[in-house]
Amino acid sequence: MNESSGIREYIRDMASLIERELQLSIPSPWAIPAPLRESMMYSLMAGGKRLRPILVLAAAESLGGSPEAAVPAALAVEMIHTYSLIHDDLPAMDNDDFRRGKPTNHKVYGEAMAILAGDALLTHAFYSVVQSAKKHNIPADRVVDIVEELSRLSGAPGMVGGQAADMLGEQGVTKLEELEYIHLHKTSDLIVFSLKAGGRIAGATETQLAALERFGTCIGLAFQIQDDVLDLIGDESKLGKPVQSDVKQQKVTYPYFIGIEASIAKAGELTREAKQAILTADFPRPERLLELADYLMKRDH
Ligand code: GRG
Repeated sequence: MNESSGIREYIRDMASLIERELQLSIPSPWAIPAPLRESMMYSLMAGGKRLRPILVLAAAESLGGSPEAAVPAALAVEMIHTYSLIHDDLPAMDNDDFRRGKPTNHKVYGEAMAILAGDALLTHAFYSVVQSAKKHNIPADRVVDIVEELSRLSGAPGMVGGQAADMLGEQGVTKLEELEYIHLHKTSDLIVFSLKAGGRIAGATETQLAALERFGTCIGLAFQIQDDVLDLIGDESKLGKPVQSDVKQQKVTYPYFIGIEASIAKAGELTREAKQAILTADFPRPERLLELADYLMKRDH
């Protein structure tokens, strides 16, 4: 990878690396039932942006670590993200027929196989971290910290808790703090895991881990606010108009509470705060993380 390449090339190259490794990471066709493997691969390779694994690699790089050693944690977080999307789309949850422009997993493989593919990806994520940490001689205490954090941030106190709060909130989220709780757990927690795992693999200090946590919390919330804004402003002509007049506005989102312009401003503030956390914690090579924070704010999908 060319040191001075632009952020778009960096993202493209890192995403291809992740995709090659994901292809190799799932047990061979003769080791597991073929339909289960197909169902897992279908969603893993369905065209995600690979944001979380790229953050793992960029965090390792920001400390001068090698991306190779960080790959297993990067694969693990993408497997957990993928399982969460498969389960989120099920009839018992969002009941979606399409994701990323393709039929959802249960539409192709049936509900039972989609549940099992999600379960298998969740479990395989932990196997992937532990097995390849051994291969790369990652010290055992770092591996234990990574596994502990992955369990917490993807589980009940993390992403699953955020999803449960979101489901319960469908009865009526009335305060911005309740919405922030949902976003912080449903979205930011896996992003925080990604950054801290990359940091831990590259030997981050406690101060640097705290900075990565702040960075992840802020860009995760900014990412979700921007998602809500992008959802709402299919066309820019809606900017400046009161959000209540938008016919698409049925969900309780950040713009619902504070309006579109204030939401855009809030996402910008969070991005600045995220970058500041990194800039004050003495990272030897912070450039990619800073560029990624800016890139996420400029995305249009
Ligand atoms: C079912 C346990 C369980 C959790 C589901 C991830 C999730 C929690 C729900 C999906 C709906 C949603 C909007 C979640 C917020 C997080 C988020 C923005 C997910 C989409 O992430 P991207 O944009 O997805 O990185 P791609 O498709 O690029 O991988």
